Amino acid sequence: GNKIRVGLVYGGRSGEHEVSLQTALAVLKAFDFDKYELIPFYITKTGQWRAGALLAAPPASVAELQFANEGAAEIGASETGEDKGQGPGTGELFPVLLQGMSEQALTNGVAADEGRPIDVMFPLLHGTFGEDGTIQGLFEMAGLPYVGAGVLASSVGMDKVAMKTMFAHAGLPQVGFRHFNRFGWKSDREARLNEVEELGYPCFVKPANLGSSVGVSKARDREELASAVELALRFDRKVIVEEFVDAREIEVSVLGNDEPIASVPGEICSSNEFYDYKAKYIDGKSAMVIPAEIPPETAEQLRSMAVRAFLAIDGSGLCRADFFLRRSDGALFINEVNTMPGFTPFSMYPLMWKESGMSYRQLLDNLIGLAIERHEERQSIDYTGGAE
Ligand code: G1L
Repeated sequence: GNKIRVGLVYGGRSGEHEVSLQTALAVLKAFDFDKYELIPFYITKTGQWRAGALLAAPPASVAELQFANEGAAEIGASETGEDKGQGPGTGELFPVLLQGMSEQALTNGVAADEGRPIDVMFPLLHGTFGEDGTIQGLFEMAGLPYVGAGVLASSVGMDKVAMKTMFAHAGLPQVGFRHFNRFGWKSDREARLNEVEELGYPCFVKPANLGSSVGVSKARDREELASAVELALRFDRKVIVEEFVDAREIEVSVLGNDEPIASVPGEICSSNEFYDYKAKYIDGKSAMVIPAEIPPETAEQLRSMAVRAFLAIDGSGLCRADFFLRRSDGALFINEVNTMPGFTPFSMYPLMWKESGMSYRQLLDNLIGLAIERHEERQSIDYTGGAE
């Protein structure tokens, strides 16, 4: 038929494996199957890719999405079927992505119709190699359109230091911060501690490269600071320390490519000092207040800053921009942007769009449209350097 063929990629080796599975199911349930047909790609916890059969209707459960008991095509599986956990067998991954299915899938009877190219990839996972932008790079190499941020914005979105550098260049206000790597710490701990202490106490210590709050801690004195740094260095070779501000946490959803639009702001009200990884997704210890109860001028300022932050990281498709609103004087600071925000229908990003008048289904339509638009625009670029 003339349906748009979407390759949905989910699972992965990161700590967000389960979140990704739940999100994939929610996305599949929301898709308009009169308009789209789906090819599911499940990445196991050990990095093995499994291509499922073409879907013309949403699956009933997460288990179905893992192809647990079926002969799903293990892309690039070795002769012995042994999984060495070395990541996808890229030799076969490329043909599968380019043709919509593998010969193996055909012989296994997994695929439902003739192979034809996937129109757009929809990645629902963090980079599976620890750094982000990797899966986006794979799609670039395969020449496939994909939903969301590109290679640069994805990796910048995962590195707090790179992100803050770009925000600073764009003139966006931020809280004070210091950063160093493992080498800088090992070679002169006292110097690093002195630099960081200029921020005052308490302060927050974080690994530079993690999306969640794993390895994040609050330090109240020099001793706590040193152990917080040691902890953060277990999760990354780069550490960032941020000044503490007593602030409300406000977020804004951004959608678009060259002319991005911003949603109404929402507020995260947490009972804890900061909500940990579990609370963020499962415990529901934090409440979402949408729209945030803030003056209209503040809302307008936040929306404009959110768009500037998106453009500052060279965003495309979407991002969620997170801000601090200082309680003492109402000053605004950008905290971070997330190019892979929580994405179930009950997550902040889609909910802020819903409150702005855009349904989850419309949001999926728009993201896919933006992916195709971006790809078409990039195809008109001369990469030969004028040689042809
Ligand atoms: F493809 C999008 F739309 F850009 C996209 C990609 C990834 C939206 C949201 C996410 N989110 C995630 O991958 C997750 C880390 C929250 C797991 Cl579902």
